[in-house]
Amino acid sequence: MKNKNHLILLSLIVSLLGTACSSKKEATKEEDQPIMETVNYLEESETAKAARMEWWKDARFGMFIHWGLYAIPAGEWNGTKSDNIGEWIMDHLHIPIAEYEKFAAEFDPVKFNAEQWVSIAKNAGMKYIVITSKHHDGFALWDSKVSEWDVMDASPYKKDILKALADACEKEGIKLCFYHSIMDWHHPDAQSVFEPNYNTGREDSVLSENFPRYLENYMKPQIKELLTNYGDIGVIWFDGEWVPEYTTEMGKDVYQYIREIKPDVIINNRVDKGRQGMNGMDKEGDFAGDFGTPEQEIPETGMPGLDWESCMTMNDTWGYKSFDNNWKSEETLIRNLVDIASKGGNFLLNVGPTAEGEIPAPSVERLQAMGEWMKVNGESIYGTTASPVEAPDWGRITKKGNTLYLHIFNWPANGKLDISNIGGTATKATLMADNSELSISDTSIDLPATAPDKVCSVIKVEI
Ligand code: FHN
Repeated sequence: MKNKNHLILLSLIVSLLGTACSSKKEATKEEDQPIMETVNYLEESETAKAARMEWWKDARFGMFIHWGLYAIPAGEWNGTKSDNIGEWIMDHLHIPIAEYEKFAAEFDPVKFNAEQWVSIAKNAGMKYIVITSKHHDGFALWDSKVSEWDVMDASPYKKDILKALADACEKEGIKLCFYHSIMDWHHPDAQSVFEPNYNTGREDSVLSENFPRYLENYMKPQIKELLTNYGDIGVIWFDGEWVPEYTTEMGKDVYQYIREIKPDVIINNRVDKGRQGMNGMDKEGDFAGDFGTPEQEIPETGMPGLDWESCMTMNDTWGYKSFDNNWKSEETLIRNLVDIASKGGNFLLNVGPTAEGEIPAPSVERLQAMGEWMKVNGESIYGTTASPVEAPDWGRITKKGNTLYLHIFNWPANGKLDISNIGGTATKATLMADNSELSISDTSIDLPATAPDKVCSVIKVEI
């Protein structure tokens, strides 16, 4: 009797469990349904944005790489030397598309060595690389499945350049980022017919009705390839956003599209519609991507309230030009980096490799010098914030918590550094060049007779 009762009880439990399990199954089925939750990435909290921007703000220094078919003419076509930037040669010398296409057949950069490029950047103290996945000529440096106008299909090189860089960057702990041009002088749907400034020299202009098709069927799929096939991507850096067909609405849509694929990616302000010649400085209103992009300039007072990055060339061109020898000095480049950091910005410094795949020697030399300076003084740049006060006569200031970094451009002849207005009272001062402690009087620091670094010596000060 006892056993029978046990059996009844057991079967009751089993059947109850069965019911529970099957209803659990039903519930699981429902849970399995994709949750159609749409995050609006255009409305992000300040905290969430700050977390996303953190690595980028700490990095402070990156390498811009302008590389493409324009490195082949290197500023000269059919006996004419272009007096403009190298990567614009197709436009400036009015090279017809069919003629320009011939460069692809010549593109065979046998000296390209991704690891070498990445180590040049890393040794310079740079933390990220932004390479032209596609510049205005439309030529893609990767194996794009939606295009034949790429390194794989149109050139004899037939290797995915971005893949090689992605592998090298991953190995070295450098963030890989992609520049991408919205303006496209090659894709038939993207060109304003007779647009005066692009590829025809004609005065009249007819908009391309098919631009939305280019955006949906070409630009977005290409961006998706860039976001999904090359590992961890730091930034999508748009440009060419001033084409007449492009709108702020399209920009918002592209922004949302990218972050739905990779929520953490950072996107520059040129994803929004802009005006040609304004170099990313004309963005107003509530939508301007994640950071400002002053070009070839350092804003006088930085861009208060905004994250920003100054991009600059080392000579006068972005893409390689064989006869541009107007190189900035190491002093200028190091001081530019310091100046930018003291105003709270990042420095994106450009190199334009040759058609064979080499970063020009004058660029490498300058980057080495910057790297040597950064090895001693990098702490005064990485992870710092803007100076709490206006730039002093003797140089610049950066800040990290209760530490100030005094960057001395002009070493005082009287051996005393005026610290009466550095935004705090100094309690300890150390020369970064040799870690020696310097004595502090009320309003000055006693300095050695000569500067350890003529370009910029740094004193670390606790306040
Ligand atoms: O037209 C381009 C130019 O070629 C270059 O890529 C620079 C880099 O910021 N951006 C554009 C001009 O604003």
